[in-house]
Amino acid sequence: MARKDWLDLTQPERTALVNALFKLKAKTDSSRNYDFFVRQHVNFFSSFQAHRAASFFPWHREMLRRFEIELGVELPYWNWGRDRQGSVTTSATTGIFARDFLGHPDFLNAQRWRCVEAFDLGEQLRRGWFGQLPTATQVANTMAAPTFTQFTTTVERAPFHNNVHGIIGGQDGTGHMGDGSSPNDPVFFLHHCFVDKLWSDWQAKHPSQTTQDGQYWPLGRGTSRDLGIDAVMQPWGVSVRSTLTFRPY
Ligand SMILES: [Cu+2]
Repeated sequence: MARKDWLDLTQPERTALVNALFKLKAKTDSSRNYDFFVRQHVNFFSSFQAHRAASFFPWHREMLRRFEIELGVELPYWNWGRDRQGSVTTSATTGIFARDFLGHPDFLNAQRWRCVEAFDLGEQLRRGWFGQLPTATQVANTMAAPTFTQFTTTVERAPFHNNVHGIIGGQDGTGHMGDGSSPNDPVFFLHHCFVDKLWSDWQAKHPSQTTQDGQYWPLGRGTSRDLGIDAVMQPWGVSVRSTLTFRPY
């Protein structure tokens, strides 16, 4: 089992993913359905665990792992250095927002796909496209970053993670991906899956780094800002350390 680039999915695998998303969305068990994950992201958005901290990667890695279990199919990733189809029009036939994939019209049907926790943005999923996706060259350069600090600055902030959220958030900032409730848009999970793969690849490339600026920083008890390696991440209830070796790529 290895997570794949969504471009390499077979047609049945694509269909299976879309169907699994709608099934998880329709599930009524509020502790295990799609909206559960949106709510956790909103609840922990501003904490020092999920964003703007070293535990950004571990926190989201565990989120993806739990989500994938509930989804019942393997998550693919969106390599935005490769799939650069810049279109969110409802007639798109290629790119990640193709009609037979994440551009399926029912994702824009608020009856079938009602967004939650997105007060100003409303219940109908909104997307835009503003700006330029990171390039494959930028990805390759980042993989060569010698320290975790350099790596994480590029990947969590600009031009990778934050920028892609903003691009799909749209020029006027009214796309759900630009908000703390970004998991309302299923592209969130494919985007984060790629961010996680980058971390995984970087970990594999720097196996000998055992100093404090290694695979996870800080390795010790942590600081007022960053969780230590043995700290337990909420709401998942698992340690940072437990996530470091889960790398299904
Ligand atoms: Cu996030």
